[in-house]
Amino acid sequence: MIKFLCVILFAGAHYAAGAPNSGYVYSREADAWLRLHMVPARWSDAGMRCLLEGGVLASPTTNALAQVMAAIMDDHKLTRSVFTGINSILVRENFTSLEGVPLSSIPVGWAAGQPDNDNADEDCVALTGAAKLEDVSCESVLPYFCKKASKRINCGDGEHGDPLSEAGFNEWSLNEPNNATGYETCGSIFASGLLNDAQCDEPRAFMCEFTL
Ligand SMILES: [Ca+2]
Ligand SMILES: [Ca+2]
Repeated sequence: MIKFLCVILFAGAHYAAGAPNSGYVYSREADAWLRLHMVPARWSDAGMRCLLEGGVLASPTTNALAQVMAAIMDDHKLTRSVFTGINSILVRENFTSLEGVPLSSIPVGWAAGQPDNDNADEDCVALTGAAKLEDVSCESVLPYFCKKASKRINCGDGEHGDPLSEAGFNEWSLNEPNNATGYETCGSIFASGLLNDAQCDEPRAFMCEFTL
């Protein structure tokens, strides 16, 4: 049985283009996929949107993440701060990221004068363009990043695990599958529309299928 696993590893010195139309870009340094949502939202809505995308409201939990987030903000000429997942909603002044990383382990400092808990209503944390933190109201409306932690986007098994012979299309290109490298255990398709077995760790464009 041959299963098709959509795996993509985009290389890039800084961050690279991601899945077409997904809005996500892959950062090798941060080993994460990031999507900047320029349309601002309240913190809870931002978090929900990221969840719906299969990600999490991003926090600068590493230096690499902080730098990449700031670089993307700069690329988009974003002068406003962005929401992070860091919050103290459950325990006042006990800030943690949505992944549970405590503020003490997050290598990003507060902006000058922060946190000030203005109006005693600042349980959420935003990242400034200078890669500093500021506490803000969760009811603020800010841009934000969603993050997918893995560089592998798994589109699932082609035709949901069915054997290729039952998947509706099993036309191999000439002399394929040939397992040319001895490691060709993933499926790909040539521009001819015919199938090929390919190495899973070779960077390639890919398509995902969604059932609506
Ligand atoms: Ca503040
Ligand atoms: Ca092949």
